[in-house]
Amino acid sequence: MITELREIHLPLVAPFQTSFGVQTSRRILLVRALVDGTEGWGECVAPDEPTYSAEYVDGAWAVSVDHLLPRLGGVERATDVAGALEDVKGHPMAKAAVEMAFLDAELRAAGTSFAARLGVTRDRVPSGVSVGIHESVAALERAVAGYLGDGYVRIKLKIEPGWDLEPVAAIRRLIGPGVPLQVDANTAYTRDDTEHLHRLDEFDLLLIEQPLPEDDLLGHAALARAATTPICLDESLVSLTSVSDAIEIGACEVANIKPGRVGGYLAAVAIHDLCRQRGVPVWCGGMLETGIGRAANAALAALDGFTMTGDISASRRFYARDIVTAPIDVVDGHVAVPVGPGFGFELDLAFLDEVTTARIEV
Ligand code: NPQ
Ligand code: MG
Repeated sequence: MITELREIHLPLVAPFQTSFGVQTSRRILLVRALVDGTEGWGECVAPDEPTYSAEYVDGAWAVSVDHLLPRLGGVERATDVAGALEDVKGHPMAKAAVEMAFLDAELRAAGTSFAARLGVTRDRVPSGVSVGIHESVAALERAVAGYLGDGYVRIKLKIEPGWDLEPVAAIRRLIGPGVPLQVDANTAYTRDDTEHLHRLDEFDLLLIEQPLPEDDLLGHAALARAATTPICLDESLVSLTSVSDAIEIGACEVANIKPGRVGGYLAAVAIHDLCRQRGVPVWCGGMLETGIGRAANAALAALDGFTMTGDISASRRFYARDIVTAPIDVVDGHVAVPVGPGFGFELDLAFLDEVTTARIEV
């Protein structure tokens, strides 16, 4: 078994601003695993900086080289990867990328798609778009109008203190009462903002995502009791236990599932199963993935419990050119569930080499 780590650099089509910063390009870590002669690829969703969660590209690279890949001796199946890496605390995004490469290789060797392995029957999933903080409400309105023109069936607005009631009101007015709308604060508020956040209730939002810090489950439970807009957790959901506890105390009325944040696609499926059993609706989040992660997310989101529209947008929402030969497209408001072996993408190897900034074999 051979593994390779690569770092690539891709410019974003436009700056993407959230409550924790502005992104204009992305460094992305990829993992390649050669398992019994079959190649598989995984994508690490860790951002450049540790501002969404504790993970970041250089940290993921270091822990992969020094602690994860050396633990893979003897691992032959994707289902054994998480156990082999269990002694290493944290670093779920780095671990998820490694497991992903094994899963892709294993499925390709078997000629099976990830969708078939999951047993999903849907052949497409609805596509939502996450819209960053803009320099003015007018600029935001232009961006949202463009995305509606692209066919996206659900809009998510990034909010922060000072950029919330006014842009949300303007966009609700622009799109009318029929278009599903939700907001994401990426932990930008505090418990003292409770009264203020309740003023979002009048805009008929599907949910408010992660208003409070990652570790403030009780704060989210208190907000959920007081507000009518459902509370959805993202950053707080780091494991099956954290999801189970958050649901139990009433902090998580809706769950955003991101495989990278919970240590991999297999853990994500287990969390989906738990939420389904508890009657909590889930949707698939996004981390500005390339066509690798986007393809995998489209299959995951076809599971029955994913009853809400995810942040699985077209490749061109973020990248002018993707590293896969068939970029993810939005057709009639939906993204197709890949049918090819593994995660179903094919890499554009020449372009991949062009954008590769570092490479190591371990
Ligand atoms: C979220 N994603 O749901 C994240 C946040 C996010 C699509 O809104 C580089 C890599 C920059 C990952 C910025 C969306 C990022 C990133 C924001 C993730 O909270
Ligand atoms: Mg979020």
